[in-house]
Amino acid sequence: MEDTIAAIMTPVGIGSISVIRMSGKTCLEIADRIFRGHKGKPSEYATHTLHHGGIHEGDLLIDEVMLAVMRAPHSYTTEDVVEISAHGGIVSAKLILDLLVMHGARLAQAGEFTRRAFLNGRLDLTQAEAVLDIIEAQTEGAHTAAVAQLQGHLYRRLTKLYEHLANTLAHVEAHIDFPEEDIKPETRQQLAKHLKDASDFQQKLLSTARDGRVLREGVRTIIVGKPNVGKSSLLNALLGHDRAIVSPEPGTTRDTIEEIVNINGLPLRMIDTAGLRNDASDVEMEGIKRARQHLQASELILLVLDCSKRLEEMDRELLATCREKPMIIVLNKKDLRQIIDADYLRDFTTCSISLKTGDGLDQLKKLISIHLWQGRTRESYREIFINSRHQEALQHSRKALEKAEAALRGTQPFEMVAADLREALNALGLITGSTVTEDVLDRIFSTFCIGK
Ligand SMILES: Nc1nc2c(ncn2[C@@H]2O[C@H](COP(=O)(O)OP(=O)(O)OP(=O)(O)O)[C@@H](O)[C@H]2O)c(=O)[nH]1
Ligand SMILES: [Mg+2]
Repeated sequence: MEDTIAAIMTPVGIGSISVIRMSGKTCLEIADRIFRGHKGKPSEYATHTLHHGGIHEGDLLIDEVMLAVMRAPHSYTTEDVVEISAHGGIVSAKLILDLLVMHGARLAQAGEFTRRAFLNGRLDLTQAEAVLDIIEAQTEGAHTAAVAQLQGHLYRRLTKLYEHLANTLAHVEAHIDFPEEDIKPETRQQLAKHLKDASDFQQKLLSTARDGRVLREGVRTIIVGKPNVGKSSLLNALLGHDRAIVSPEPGTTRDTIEEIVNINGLPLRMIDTAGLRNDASDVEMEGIKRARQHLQASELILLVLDCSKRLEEMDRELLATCREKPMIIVLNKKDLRQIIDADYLRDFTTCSISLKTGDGLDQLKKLISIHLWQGRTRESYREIFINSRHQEALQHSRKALEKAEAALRGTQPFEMVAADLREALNALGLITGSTVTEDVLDRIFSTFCIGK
């Protein structure tokens, strides 16, 4: 990489420090021109050392800072890197960045530091994506998965798979010049078996896609029920703070309210809705319409019932509408006398709680997490959760593999098998980045923040 890039790494706004990062061949030279420390200059400092001093524009002191030097190749980008920790706020960092540019640095694009780390071979593409996943993680569960990906869990498995297939391809290619009748049927069967194993393994990876999406994006969850049953109280209780207005008046919530709720480490995109009833005002009716729309798109329904009342027509209608979907029935107000028709609810998953006393809330959280995880992710793959980009490439690769396997089990010539195998390998390479193109990189790194 020829030029030196610079950016502010910390969010813009008021905070105690701002950090400006610079990476590239000339960054120590640029630092020499603007930094005055107690002894020596940045280009003489040992790698991985931190220095107190001032950033100067000529004789003017811009800010008092700490300057860190990380020399190639042991840095985030593998290039020479200088990081300047200045005072927070919006002015210091901006002035320092301007100064770096004045002395020859170029403003970094979104994700450009990480892109360099990838291009210089320090990270593969799945690890680069993991950096973004860590930053964007909303819960511990999502964070743990992202850290595992950054550690290379997915990368190592893909590399092994790639090598396995590349070896098989070499075998196939070695047979291409043989006359067909000289190839033993056992050879074909053996090679086909290799491909079957690889495709089974791909299937295992693919089975983690749904959980990967859950961790990255959250489960679309809706809270529905009649007015006044405690829907907004439920959202607030799960959030841990008062977000939605709660009042004894039916019809309090009129619009939908969406928040990310952390349930035992899992993110849920939870929507509180207007209570459903048929005799509402116009505004409330609009809210009810929205609630019904969200109901269609949700992946988990929390249907709230007031267990101090008998079931009404609307409750039965809702139970009937939602019965095919993943649903937990929240029987709220258990602190009051319970007269709800329990028999009618026998076939549903229910949880009795009181949002007034908090009784039963932990059981509800447990029930939600069991509901979301159970029986899908095998323990040995818990550290792998592929994203939709990986999923697409894996599906492509698996299809090509299956074609190659069928060709081997049949009588097709080895040239055709080899072509399918090459396609499978190419699709795999897209995931780790070994066969990736510029525009794919552009697409991935443009979603990063500036300074990362
Ligand atoms: N006794 C008792 N009262 C509760 C409980 N949970 C909620 N409430 C009360 O029930 C009333 C309605 O609660 P909300 O959370 O506003 O109900 P909602 O379903 O959001 O109502 P709408 O927005 O009008 O549809 C409030 O007065 C709450 O204090 C509970 O467990 N026990
Ligand atoms: Mg409400």
